[in-house]
Formats: sequence, structure tokens, C-alpha cells
Amino acid sequence: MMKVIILLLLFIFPYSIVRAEDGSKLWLRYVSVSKDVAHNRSISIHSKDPIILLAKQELVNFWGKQSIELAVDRKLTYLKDGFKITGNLNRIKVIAHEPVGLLYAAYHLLQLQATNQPVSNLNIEEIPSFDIRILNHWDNLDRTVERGYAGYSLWKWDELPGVISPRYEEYARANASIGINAVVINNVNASPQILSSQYVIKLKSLADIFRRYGIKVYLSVNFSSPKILGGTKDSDPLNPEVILWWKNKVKEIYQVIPDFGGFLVKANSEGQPGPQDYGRTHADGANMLADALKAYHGVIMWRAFVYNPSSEDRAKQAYQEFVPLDGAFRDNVIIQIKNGPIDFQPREPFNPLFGALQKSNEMVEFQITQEYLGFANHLAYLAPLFKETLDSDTYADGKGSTVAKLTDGTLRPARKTAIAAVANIGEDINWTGHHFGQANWFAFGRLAWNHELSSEQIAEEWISMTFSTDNKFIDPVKKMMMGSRETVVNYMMPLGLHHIFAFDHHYGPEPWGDQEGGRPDWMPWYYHHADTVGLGFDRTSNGSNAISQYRPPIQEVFGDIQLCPDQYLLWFHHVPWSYTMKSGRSMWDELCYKYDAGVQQVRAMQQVWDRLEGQVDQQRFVEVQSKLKIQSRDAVWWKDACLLYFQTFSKKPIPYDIERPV
Ligand code: GCW
Repeated sequence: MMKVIILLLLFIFPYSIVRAEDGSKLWLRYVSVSKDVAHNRSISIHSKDPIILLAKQELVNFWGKQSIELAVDRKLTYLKDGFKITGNLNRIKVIAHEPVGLLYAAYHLLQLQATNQPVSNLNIEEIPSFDIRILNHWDNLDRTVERGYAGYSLWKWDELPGVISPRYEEYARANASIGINAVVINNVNASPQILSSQYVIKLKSLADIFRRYGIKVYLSVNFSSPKILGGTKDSDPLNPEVILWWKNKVKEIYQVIPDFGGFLVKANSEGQPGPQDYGRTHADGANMLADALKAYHGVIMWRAFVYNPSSEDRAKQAYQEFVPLDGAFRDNVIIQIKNGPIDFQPREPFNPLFGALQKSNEMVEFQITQEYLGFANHLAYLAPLFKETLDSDTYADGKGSTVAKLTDGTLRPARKTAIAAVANIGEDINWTGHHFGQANWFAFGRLAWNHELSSEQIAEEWISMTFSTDNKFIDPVKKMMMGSRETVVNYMMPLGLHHIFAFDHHYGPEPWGDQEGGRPDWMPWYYHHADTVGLGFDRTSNGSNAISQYRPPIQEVFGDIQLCPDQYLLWFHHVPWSYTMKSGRSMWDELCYKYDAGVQQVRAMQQVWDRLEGQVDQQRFVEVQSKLKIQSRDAVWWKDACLLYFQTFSKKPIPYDIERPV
């Protein structure tokens, strides 16, 4: 009887549509070639390099068309990690300077095939925008993940190096397919234990897998490691005993992992130890480590995310600490700067430190994990957020000094350029908790490879590789993704509001939050300053003057309430409730409409998705649908909580044509 019902169901719903699909395959859904194709096509190489062999294998398995020749040409130094693909219907030639370039070319070809792009007349040259395209995992050694919403860490430290999970290789392959070539394995709030010999051996087993995919491993290190692990008197960067400890540790690492990438350091920030504990500067600390790594071509990524509870505006502190040190850093130090001056908010203006450091290497740090954008519950496509920062003109070296061009070597030649993002990856079957979280991992990789790609193009690539190549599916989903980040901004923190999250976990709204004895700079009022006059943080010269850290003409634009774009208004200005906005509405009314728009937009996303039932496998359909339900409830929660709270200051009615808070 059961069998008959199943057969009947399969007849009504073709198997390919109802088949369960858990999302574990990510965007890597290449179809294996038939024996016929394999027979009539050749993939030739002249090398035994393991990365080239892998490139060949991927093509042998999945390339459905012409014969291909893969070759390394050491003369083409300008190509570095890049590649050239030329050819016609019968034969394709791929050339790269490095073996990994051939691997990237293989994935490029497979992507063209998977997205139904023409491959008959190819003339492609791709060179990555940044040298180091790196994921930062905030994974702890006990397998919890700081700000991680996709289950426990992928790294099973207790089993390593003996047991190798197949997911290590799947992870490496996914990264290589989008050009990511580096990973920081552990949390920036680093346990000193990661540098113990036992862990170095565990790390080696991961490095050995990743190497085949062109990926180098890096470690976050705790600045107190010499004292805690090595028993030195202190961890003063100028103490010869400390310097020697680091030198030996670096040597030990390179003995087992010869291509180890380097260290990422969070120092004197949020309670982490650092050189200032000994009266030294960030440069003293960074340079000491950089010297230890130099002989091995290792790199130090030194974070600029520093602030202290003080009377100074938190948004100004990184600039104040780092600009006086400009020029003091070794050339294998890169200052890693969060995209905005506060902390990965749904929207921030660009960090004024970009370009302000004239003689130091700089790189951007984005956050893919959605600490401040609804965790793995909300659909928020982040390519538009990443691009907003990368395309921001700092005017540091004149007009056109975008953050991208300042950090990719175009305007400021650097030994190595880099871009980082905090990963959203965990043990969950679908890797990222929300199926659409995969798109943000993908988008970061694609933009690190080519920051000129448009968010639309990346969305389209991802949708067609992950779900369907049918335009009837791609178009509405792309539209939904493209608006999704702005939607989150609308229902959480429109008009430049920021950091009004519930204390510590950062999920829901708590603009009224006031922890007894808590740090004032961790309390929401610090950021929104609501009072009977108005709302917003005055960062003009009448207030904290954070505006002075931006260059003209940005300074004039952000600093003038009339010129300041609406999206940053309450970031830079304390605006009266009845102030007339560009729309003609009062600031209070505008705020109400924005929150309401956010709610309506999530409901519209639900409708778009609901209509796609049957065009995508049932499992992913239902899982995304359920997440959208949560998102829509949360949007109402945000709107009601924020409007009812701010209304206690504005004392104005909520316009009747928006949904009433209850
Ligand atoms: O965004 C904040 C997070 C912390 C994080 C810190 C940082 C790793 O709330 O959890 O710590 O930033 O970036 O160092």
C-alpha cells in the first residue's frame, strides 16, 4: 500500500522536484560527465604538481565539453594567482603562473558550464583583486564559535590529527572554488593553547588538506602566550626572553607547516592582552612578531578594533590610536580594519582609518556571520553591504580613493594586499544555518577575487549554481536578495541608528537597555541619545567631532545636517523630532515609515518565496520559508519595540497609515 502511495506521489510530483535536499552541497552541484563525453574529450597537463592534478581531476569529472590543455607559464608573473583561458569549440588552453591559477580556472570553467554561459569562444583573463583572500574563524578550541550561528566548529580538535573529517576537504574545495586562499582557524579572542606543540601538530593535519586547494592556514594568537605557555616572566615585546620564545615558536610551526601564513592579533581590545600592558605600542607588539615571521615570509594582521570605556566617542578611538603610529610598522604587518568605525552594524559609514594611514598597509575586515543582522534566522544578502564600503570614496589620495583601491594595491603599492571576513560557517549540514547564508560566504569570496563584480551578478551566479538556472526562479529570488539588507536596516536601525541591540547577544532590540554597573559604551543610549529634543549621536564639531576624522569633501557632506545622506543622519547628528527630512516628513514620521517599510518588505519576501514552491526542492523550500516566518515576526518586534520606546521621548503620534504597534 505504502509503495503504491509513494509511486503515486512520484507521479504527481516528479522526483527531481520533491527530492530532499539538505543544502550540504553548497553551490558545488556540478554534474558528472557521461562515459561518452569522457571518451571524446581530453584534459591534458604536463606536471605532477598536486594542485594541477586536482584541477585536472575536477575537469575530468565534470567538464562536459571541449578538450583542455592546462599549462603553467613562469614568465607570466603578472598573472600570479590568476589565469588565462582561450579557445574554441574543439580545444581550450588554460595558462597560469601558479598551479593554483589552473585550479581557479577549472572552477571558473565549471561555473560557466553550471550557469549555462557560452563556452565556445573563450578569451578570459582573470587576476584577483587581493593577494590574500582570507576567512577569519572565531572558533574556540572547545568547538563553540563566538558569534557563530551554524552549530559547533568544523574543527574537531579532540579527534585531530588521527581522525580526518571529510568536511575538511569539502570546506577547502568550496573555498578554492571562489578563490579564497587563506583561513585563520581560531577565534581572535585566542586561547594560548593553540600554540602548544600538541595543537601545532593538529593544525598541520588541516594544513596538509588545505594546501592541495591552495589554502594557507593562519593562527590568531594571544599576546600573553609566552608567559602563559612558555613561563616567561612577562610578555613584554621588548623582553629578549619573550622575543626568543616567539622566534622559537615560529620556527617550530614552520618546521611542520612550511607554508604557514602568519598571525592575526587582537591586542589591547575588549580585555585581550597586548603590548600596552607593558607600556609599549601596537607597533612594538606587531613588529616583534613580524620580525619573527619575516624569514619565512609570514604576515602579521594586526587588528585596529580597539576602544576603551572613556569619555571619547568609541567611533574615534581606532583612528586616534593608530594614526600616530603610521610609518612605524614593518612591511609584513597589515592593519586589519573593520569596515565601519563601531562594529559590523547593519549600516555604518566607512571607517575613517582607511587612507588615514599613509605609510602602513591596510586591509578591510568584514563580518559574514550575522552578529548584528538577525543571526542565521534572517535573510540578508551582504554583497551590497560589502560593496558599499569597498566603493566608498575616502578622498585620501584625491577623488576616487575608494576603500577598495586603497587596499588592493592600486593607489598604495604593497608587498601583499589582503581582505578578510569573519566566517559564518559551522557544523550544520547546510554549513551556514540559513540556506541564504551560503550566498554571503560565496559573495565574500567573489568580491575578494574581483571587487568590481556587481552584487546582482554575484547573486545571479549563486542562485543559478545553488538552486536553479531557470529565470523564472532567478529573477524574483535575485530581487528579494538585493533588497534584503536594506530591509534589515529598515526594521532594525534606519536613518543611521546603530547598536540598539539587546545587551551582549545582539539579536533583538533593546534601545532602553541599561545594565547596572555595565560599561556605558556597551549601553544603547550611548549610541542613540534619545531625549525630548531629538534622536541621534552628534558627531559634528558641536558634539564628539568624529566628523573631523573624515577628509573634505566627505567631512562637509556628513557634517552638514542638510547634506548628510538620510542613511547616516542619526549616526552624525542629533536631529530634532520635528526636523523636516528630504521626503518632506518630520524625522519622527520618517522613522515610523522606515520601520514599517522594513516589516512590509519582509512580508513581501515571504510572498515571493511562497510563490516559488515547486520550483525548488521541498526541504530547502520549507526551511527557508520557516526562517522567513521568524524574520517577519522579528521585524514586527523591532518596529514595535523601537517606535514605542522612542515615542516616550518624541511624544508624537505614530501615523495612522502604518501598522499599529500592539
Ligand atoms: O563584534 C564584537 C563581538 C565580539 C568580537 C569582537 C571583535 C571576537 O561582539 O564577540 O570578539 O567584536 O571583533 O573582536
